[in-house]
Amino acid sequence: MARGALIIFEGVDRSGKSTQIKRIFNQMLNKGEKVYLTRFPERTSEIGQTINGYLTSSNNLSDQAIHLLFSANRWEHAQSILNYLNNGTSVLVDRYAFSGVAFTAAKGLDLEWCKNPDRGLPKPDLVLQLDVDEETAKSRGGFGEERYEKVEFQRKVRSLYSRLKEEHSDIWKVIDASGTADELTPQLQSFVDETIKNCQNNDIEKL
Ligand code: T5A
Ligand code: NA
Repeated sequence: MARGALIIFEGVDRSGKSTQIKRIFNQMLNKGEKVYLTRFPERTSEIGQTINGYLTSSNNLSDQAIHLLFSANRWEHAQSILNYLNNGTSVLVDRYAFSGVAFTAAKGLDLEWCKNPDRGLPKPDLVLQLDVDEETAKSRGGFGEERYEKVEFQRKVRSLYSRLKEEHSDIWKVIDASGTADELTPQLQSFVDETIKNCQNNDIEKL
């Protein structure tokens, strides 16, 4: 059976990831394609609830501890993602290990240390980085409500994404996401469709 593709949406806060990924998911469902949508942090598990408390500043954890919890939250769902892929269902994910690395390294922690806990997770077939500058992001609804939503911090995150892109140039696409949501969707959909078609010849690798 043809396997599904693992496709990640990444970007600074308020770059429009959730808006776009839901549109793509719904379009694919409407066409009768096998697709599953998830996100990280996945806030419903015990670990996810602790992460949610941290992001909304109701609890405090050391930078290292919260980093490991974000990674653990991915590991607790890794097998189910693999099962979907092997059953021919493509998996769309709103943030993944790249957010984990970029957001913790932006605090000044060692980049290689940040990558270690996610090593071995299923490697994506495609990373779509929705790129907007910090000022554009700030002007969008809801910015500033959670812990990391400060312009200076987001600038660092954006430059770390550039470094990660260099390392993953085989799977990484940067998309200018400063336009309207309607302009963006067809562009993203065509990358998704192309990846689903082409991933068949490749095994699922590990990060
Ligand atoms: N994090 C995450 C870590 O530190 N480590 C990790 O390992 C992981 C996985 C929460 C935080 O956790 C950090 C990163 C984050 O700081 P989250 O739950 O993904 O991560 O964050 P959310 O707050 O839900 O979402 P974002 O802030 O990332 O926003 P999105 O999804 O990029 O943007 P979206 O689609 O919700 O849109 C934001 C606003 O902009 C409008 C929307 O209507 C909305 O009001 N909008 C547009 N406006 C104009 N033009 C467009 N094209 C627009 N598209 C959307
Ligand atoms: Na979001």
